[in-house]
Amino acid sequence: MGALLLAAVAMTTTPPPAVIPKPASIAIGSGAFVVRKGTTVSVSPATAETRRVGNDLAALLGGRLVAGPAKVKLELGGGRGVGAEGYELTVASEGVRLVAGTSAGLFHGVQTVRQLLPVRGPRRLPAAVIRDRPRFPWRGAMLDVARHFRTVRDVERFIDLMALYKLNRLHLHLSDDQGWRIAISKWPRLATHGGSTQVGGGKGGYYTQRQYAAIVRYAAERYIDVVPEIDMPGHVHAALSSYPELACDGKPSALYTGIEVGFSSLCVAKPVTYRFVDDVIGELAALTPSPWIHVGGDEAAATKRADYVRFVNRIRQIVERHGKRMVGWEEVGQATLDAGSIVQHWNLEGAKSALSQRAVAQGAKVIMSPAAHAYLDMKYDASTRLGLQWAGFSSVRDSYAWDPARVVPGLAAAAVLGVEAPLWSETVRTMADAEYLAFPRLIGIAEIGWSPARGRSWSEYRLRLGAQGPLLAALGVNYYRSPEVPWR
Ligand code: TNX
Repeated sequence: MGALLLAAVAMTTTPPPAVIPKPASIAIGSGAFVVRKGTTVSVSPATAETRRVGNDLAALLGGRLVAGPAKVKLELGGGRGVGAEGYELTVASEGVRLVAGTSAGLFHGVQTVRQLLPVRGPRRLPAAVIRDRPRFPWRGAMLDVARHFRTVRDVERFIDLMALYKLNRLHLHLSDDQGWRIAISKWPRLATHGGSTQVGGGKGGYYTQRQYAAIVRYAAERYIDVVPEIDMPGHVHAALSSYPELACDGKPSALYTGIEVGFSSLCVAKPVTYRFVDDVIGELAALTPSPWIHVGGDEAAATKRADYVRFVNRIRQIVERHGKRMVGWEEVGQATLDAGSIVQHWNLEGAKSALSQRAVAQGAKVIMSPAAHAYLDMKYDASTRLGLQWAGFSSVRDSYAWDPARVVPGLAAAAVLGVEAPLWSETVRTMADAEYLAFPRLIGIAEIGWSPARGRSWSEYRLRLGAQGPLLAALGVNYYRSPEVPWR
């Protein structure tokens, strides 16, 4: 009796593996798989993609990919009910089996293995059966490379960290008043002039088309789609300074390095504006394999409302003519949308919520980025040096304890595609600063996007988050050691 009771106590106190996002289901077994040097890994069928994922796993385990029988098996084509991105992972003392319907699923399963593997101490994986799949198809992060530019290497490192938490969309905010960051061959001054500075007057920068394509490829190898944004009709000062004919007054202007918003506008009445938009969207669409082009549309305070609506209606058609779906900030809900359109909800004020509702009534879908919860550039608390606070402070708990399907009252849950955390960069000069704001809050956003709503709780999540400390430290991430979290 006493022994039985003890066993029961031991079972209930064994904490579940500290994986984030929390898997849809975990059954804990007994024992562990001991990872030895040279552990064999196999993939079936062997394709370029499964081999790449298998090699990742082999590298992680200090093992090697083999053609014959192996201790660790990756299999494509199985895993019933795990969808396009899920996986089934079975760890037993004799071996490990990872099954998925797609190589994206295998890749996500490898991320789980990565988190199960202790950073320090004996290299063993706890016996378990994990069946996992995401709640939402859209699980994103946004980098604002316009206010402060980031190098290709910076973006790639950010992509690596996103992949570790199963995020699958990288939204790049490529243009704003302070800078234009992508080379457009038909309008070269956008990059060479418009990209030549940034907030505070630094030297800025831009991606050549080849560099942008390299980012897209790097992301795709980690099952992340790049969603490029050219913000219009406002937030365009860098473009107007490069090509004054795009402004209604046609007057030359110097570049802008401050942080005000809402003062610039493309000239909606001029035909050249639509040639410009068509060229830019056309080149971007050709470089971007994912089906989306983000057109911004936020805070167009210098554009009259009727002009704004007319403009968005036209650019949606331009985007669609180039074979893409239009994504815009919630303000585009004022225009005519269709079932292919997506709005990104960012403002929880009543009137703005109505814009997302208006979009959904027209058949559009919604990505949830409510500023008070999802904006990585809000200060954690009064003591945070970096960041803004117009949407209030956003603690680690604030960024975790919300549900994308419930945050806008009256919005049909089926219209919600998922979640995205924007990292606006007015105050964010270095990548170390970016990491400080993004981590750990982005990890919570990743869990909200992936894990079932049922069973999520802050009190349990904070323990798992604390357990990520050693891995984040080992990766050299400059994460914020929030006092809300029991870091290990
Ligand atoms: C609002 S949110 C903006 C950005 C700023 C951000 C700062 C949105 C669509 N527009 O232009 O960078 O606030 O938090």
